[in-house]
Amino acid sequence: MPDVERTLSIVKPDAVAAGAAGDILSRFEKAGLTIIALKKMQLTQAQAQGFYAVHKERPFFKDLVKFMTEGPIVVSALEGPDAIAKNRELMGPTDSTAAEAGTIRGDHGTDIERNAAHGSDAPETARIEISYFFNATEILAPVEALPA
Ligand code: FUP
Repeated sequence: MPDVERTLSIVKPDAVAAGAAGDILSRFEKAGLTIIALKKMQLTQAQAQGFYAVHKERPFFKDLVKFMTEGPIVVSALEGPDAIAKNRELMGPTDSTAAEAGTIRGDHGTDIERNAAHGSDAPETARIEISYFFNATEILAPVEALPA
């Protein structure tokens, strides 16, 4: 039995501006992932810097922060069997030019920076990333998961 996991998804500003947020969320649901939290927001510079803090020494950091703040994003927490790997499989590789048609980045991304979507890469980062955007009362877990 695969582990039931949670992961953080971001529909990035390029894909939201192109009207692709609905298509991308629908791919998650069709793949068996449940949207347990959802919001549309525009990141401030400080919020984008904080989210990508692990990359702060990288040469692309400044441009990445500029891109992530240029317009609204749609952020969700997804739950389901193997949610982390499933989301990354649906997205395709980081570099959109290497992503196959039929993947989110292949269909909606442009290059390595403007790549339409983010997905957590491991259970610990998923936990940190979900709590970066959602507090406990904003996460609707299935009723059967609640204590009696
Ligand atoms: P991913 O796990 O696919 O989101 O990719 P990374 O954590 O390696 O990179 C995070 C983000 O940095 C990517 F989504 C896009 C951006 N990036 C660049 O803009 N240029 C690069 O050379 C590498 C990453």
